[in-house]
Amino acid sequence: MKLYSGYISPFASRARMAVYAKGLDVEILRPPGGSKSPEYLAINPMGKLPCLVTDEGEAVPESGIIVEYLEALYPERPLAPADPEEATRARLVARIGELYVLGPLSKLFNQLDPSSRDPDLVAGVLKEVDDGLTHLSLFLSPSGPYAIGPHLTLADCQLVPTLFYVRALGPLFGKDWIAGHPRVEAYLAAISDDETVARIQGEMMDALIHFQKTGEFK
Ligand SMILES: N[C@@H](CCC(=O)N[C@@H](CS)C(=O)NCC(=O)O)C(=O)O
Repeated sequence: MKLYSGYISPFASRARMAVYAKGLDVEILRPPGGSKSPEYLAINPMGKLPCLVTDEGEAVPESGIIVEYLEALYPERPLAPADPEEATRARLVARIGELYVLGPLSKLFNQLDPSSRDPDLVAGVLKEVDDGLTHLSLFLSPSGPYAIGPHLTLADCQLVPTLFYVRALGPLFGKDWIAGHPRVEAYLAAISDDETVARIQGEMMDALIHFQKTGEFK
């Protein structure tokens, strides 16, 4: 199997995290010629990352769908809890992270330059992210260390890349979102020793620094 990915992308990082957590033998590639090249569009007509391609040549786009697909195919190291209540909570936490934290946060990627910022848009987004983190806090496991409890799940695969950007972008907009959400702060501290978490955070940080220095995507 192949995974077309980008190390700086929170969506691609979600899919890679599932691959690493499951210990799968998946070839990780950049899209040939970029995500809008004819060659890549022939693989994924949506022109977005990530996209998994099976050994049979079937393309599976969308990070959440890729995680679920890998889970269905390789249940040996599960990312969905067996207990239906916990499995639902894992998917709910992933959904909150995707829709209500990463969704608004993504609107800040083209507001990084203070000289061309839209202050009304930014003010609205800052509040939306804050609200998303409040809602997320309601569902994070109080005992941890992972989002749902003692094991890493598909919820962590969504949250780790999302919270990487919550932490990285906040200061650029005068916000310390994490400090304002103690449950989220405790979660990040509790999972920091996990090998898969550290690998994803390290790859994303390397890619971000590389982008800041060169303007190129890794
Ligand atoms: N909902 C999609 C979002 C994927 C997405 O927007 N990926 C970005 C990379 S960070 C991308 O490919 N952007 C290129 C574009 O939208 O043209 C997912 O979860 O996979």
